[in-house]
Amino acid sequence: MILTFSPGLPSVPALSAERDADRSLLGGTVIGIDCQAAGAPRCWPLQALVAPLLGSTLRTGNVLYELWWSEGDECLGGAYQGVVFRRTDDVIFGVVDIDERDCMPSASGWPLRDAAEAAYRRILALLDAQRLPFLWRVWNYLPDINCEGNGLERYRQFNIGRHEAFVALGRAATGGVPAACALGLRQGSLTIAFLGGRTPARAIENPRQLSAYYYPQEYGPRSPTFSRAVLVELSAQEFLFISGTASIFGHRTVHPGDVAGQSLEALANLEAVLAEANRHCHSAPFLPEELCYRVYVRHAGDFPTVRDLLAERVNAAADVVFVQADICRLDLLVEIEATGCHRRESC
Ligand code: 3EB
Repeated sequence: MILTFSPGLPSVPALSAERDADRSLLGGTVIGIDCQAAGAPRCWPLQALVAPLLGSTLRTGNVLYELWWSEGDECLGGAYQGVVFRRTDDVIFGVVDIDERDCMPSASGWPLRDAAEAAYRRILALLDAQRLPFLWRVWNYLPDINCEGNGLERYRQFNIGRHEAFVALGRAATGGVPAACALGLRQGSLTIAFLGGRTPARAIENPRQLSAYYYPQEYGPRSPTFSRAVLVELSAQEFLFISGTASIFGHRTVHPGDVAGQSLEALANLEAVLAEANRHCHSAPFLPEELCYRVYVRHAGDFPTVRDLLAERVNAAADVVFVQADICRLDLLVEIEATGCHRRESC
């Protein structure tokens, strides 16, 4: 099969059971402040990110779709304990939304922690049951990410639940973990989308940064469970997923209060991850200008600065979607993630 990724679609092609499009669609994400209506319940996995798109020139309700398709391999769907998914023989994409109010009363005192653990337990159990056990890339969003609840910042609560689920399902929580991002949105519940499959991904770390799963306790009782990037080989393709990348050197935030400094530091980290990935990749080296980017900006007013720096340093033509969102440390102002895809010559 060929897995294709279409970022930045202004609408979803009308899908019907008879259409090829329907059989080949795995799922995706819709982004925009008006996307809740657009993302009304469907029988296929669509993660709705109710967040402002920055600098968007689109009309049509100002929402963007990013969709995953399979060419030459039919998709089948289902739902498992609230996880909506579609799969081919080799790949699975799914979405789970959990309202933390449904996790009350909470044994831990942190309903969000319990919601995160429940979500990840279901995802990992589903992957095992479908015999597509490898989790490649996860997109995590939660409300009030930097707020404190019952004595602990909510992002840190989330990290405990995520970590506990990996351990409970017998998975490694350090090394071999998926690429990811974790952002705060003003609206919506905890929502997690994931992509995984039959073959393991190769995890990539950043020599400029301490691996997140080894962050010291000062960032919370349990470390974040993600790799800086992963490479995924399919029969005829190679994918690169670069996790949310921020202005962190070692384990410390650098350039607090300086959005230009943070953008450049994030780009330096991205370049370092890219170089590391290219040492391990099996196709041609991935180039910065060929990647698709999603950039999260905490303060909408910083958007022009971030946009101009990215255009200057990467390439004005690169595919970039800017979203206003809260980054998981209060002192971080910007986070950049990227995805690349190569056809493999040898196949
Ligand atoms: C960092 O490097 C910034 O918790 O899944 C980036 C990517 C970040 C993923 C996650 C968090 C996550 O620590 C934050």
